[in-house]
Amino acid sequence: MNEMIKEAINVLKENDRGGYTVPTSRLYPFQWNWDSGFTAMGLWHFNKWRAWLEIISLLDAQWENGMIPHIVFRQSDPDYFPGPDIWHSNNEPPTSCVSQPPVLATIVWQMVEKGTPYDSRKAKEIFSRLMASHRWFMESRDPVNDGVIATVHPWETGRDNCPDWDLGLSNVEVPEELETYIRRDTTHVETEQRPTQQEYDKYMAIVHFGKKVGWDNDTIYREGPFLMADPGIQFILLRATKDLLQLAKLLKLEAEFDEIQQWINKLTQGSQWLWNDIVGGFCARDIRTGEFSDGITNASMLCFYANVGNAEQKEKMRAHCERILDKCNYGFPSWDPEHKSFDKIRYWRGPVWLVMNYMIGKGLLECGFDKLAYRIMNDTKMLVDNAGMAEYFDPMEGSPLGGRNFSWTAAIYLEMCSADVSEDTINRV
Ligand code: 9WN
Repeated sequence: MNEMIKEAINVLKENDRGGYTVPTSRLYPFQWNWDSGFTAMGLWHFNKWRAWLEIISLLDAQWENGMIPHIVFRQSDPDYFPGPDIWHSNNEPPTSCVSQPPVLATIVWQMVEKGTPYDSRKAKEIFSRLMASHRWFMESRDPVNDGVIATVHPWETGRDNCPDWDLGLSNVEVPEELETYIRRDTTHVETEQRPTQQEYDKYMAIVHFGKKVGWDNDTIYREGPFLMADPGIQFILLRATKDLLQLAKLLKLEAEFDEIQQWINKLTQGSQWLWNDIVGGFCARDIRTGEFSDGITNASMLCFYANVGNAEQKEKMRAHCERILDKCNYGFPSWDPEHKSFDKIRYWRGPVWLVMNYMIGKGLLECGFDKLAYRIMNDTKMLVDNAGMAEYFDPMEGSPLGGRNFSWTAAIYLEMCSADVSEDTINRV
């Protein structure tokens, strides 16, 4: 067995906290939403039971209104800020109060499609929870019902400091009454690889507002300091909704078909609102002002994953993909390297993230752009083979950035090498 596969399995085992997995120790000591989704996908290759447990423990923290929170705090930990006492979720277990890109239904569908009756049984047990989380997105993040999903905090997008959010953050005022706080992230990772202090102040200002209005989604949508549409959330949700329908069909849950199909139609229609004619691509957009972000990101490239866009739009996106790959040594960067805001080491302003690469590659392949898909997949594998299981990577040097021994990086590596990972591998590591 390839040494890196052993290493990836070790990373997942070491980050196991008994029923859930942390993204990495110290820097992120809790359970994160989309991290756990991808982690389950990796675990599934060598321990199915543990993979399902990862999903079930995440769903254990689902709110009554259907939202799956972005962080679940099962114990307090001074290594991370902001923790449970800052969010004030007022529920058990304590959680953050925004969500994250909804990858879960896609991952569950994949486990069922490749799996056995055991996987179908598990999926049936949690199906209503997946429905509730999709319904929450459709209702609470699109109360005007136009198919455009809003995001109320950059943390919800999972692409925290991407230049996409500079636009929405420029309107966020930091209130004087904001309590002083001490960041913990920069004690674990170099400051230049993390968001700036100014950005953190604005992240905290949005949390402050949410807390003030008791996390009431209607008020947050109407009056909150930040309201943008994210191609990442929009396309991931659309893809996941299509997979949810496949799952409902396989499990013969006829009663759900219509509602899911309506969501698909709505989201497909709403996705067109993200087409920026000037850039010739799908971009983030401020919902209140209609103003577009002007850069192509790794989230823009998820249009293939959602199978969105007419032939002309797809061709333009394909051309962007090729152009951007030609500008880097390792694709796919989180921000266009030809744009003035590109920063090859600062978090979501340039570096390569494996979970995004995985979804982009999958989408390109499904849309028939095999050459580009293989190019991205090869880069992805090479990054890990040369630099290990880092949180993110420099697209020019290929060097490791952020946290190390990272769960979702290990999980994506296992998924990509899945033909070489057998069910009893865990016993041999
Ligand atoms: C805030 C855990 C998470 C990822 C996000 C990534 C980063 C957190 C942070 O880490 O965000 O949620 O404190 O920086 O941006 O995508 O889920 O790996």
